[in-house]
Amino acid sequence: MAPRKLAAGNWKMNGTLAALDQIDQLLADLPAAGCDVLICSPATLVHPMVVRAAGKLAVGGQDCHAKASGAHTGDIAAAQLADAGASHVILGHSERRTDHAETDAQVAAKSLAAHDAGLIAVICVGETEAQRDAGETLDVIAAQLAGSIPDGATATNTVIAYEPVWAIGTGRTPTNDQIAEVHALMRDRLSARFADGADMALLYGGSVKPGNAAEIFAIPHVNGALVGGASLKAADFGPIISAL
Ligand code: G2H
Repeated sequence: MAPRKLAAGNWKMNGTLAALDQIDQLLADLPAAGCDVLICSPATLVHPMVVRAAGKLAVGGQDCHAKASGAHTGDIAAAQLADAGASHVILGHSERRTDHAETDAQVAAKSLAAHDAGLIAVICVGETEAQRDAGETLDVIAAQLAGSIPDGATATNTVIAYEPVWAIGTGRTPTNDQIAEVHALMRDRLSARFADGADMALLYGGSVKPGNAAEIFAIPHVNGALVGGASLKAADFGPIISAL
């Protein structure tokens, strides 16, 4: 089995019910999809988006708690996302690692909770600009992969997203060679650790837009994208999906 291609949107903390009009537009414009399409919405929009998408695209959350339930005010359990109709959840995004001091171990525990609830974990890794400038990128990515992915991950329940922190929302993207180098490392490490690691989908994320998507998708071991700002408008996300 080859890795499945996935165009994933990350709406971050954007959107109210009115934004679901973008789903209507996206579905109207969507070509016969040559890839899976996913939008990870704010928790408030997961169920309404599932209803609006009517099975034509997948919907995910953006975080979940490591515990199945309990006294954790403001958090959301993986099973609650699944109950709302989500199929995926983003975990370990750099904005969570920075804003909430999430560690690799916590990301692994959350990923395990996601798997237990039947969700596909979209686990994010990425180096800071200082780490890249110090020549530490490959070591950082290898350590994040080792620490953030739980045993039991498979190509069916796990997707990995490489998102260089310095490329997120900045309009800056790595060179094709820089993306290729990291994706090759990820493929090697995943293949060495997991029986079906060669089939795990690897996404690139960080300032993906209609104008650079096709070039990024042509890079070896890039099986799709995790798209932030450009996923908010169907007019931008549609062409990215078509490029994959
Ligand atoms: C990286 C990405 C989506 P953007 O965070 O996860 O966001 O495409 O806005 O850089």
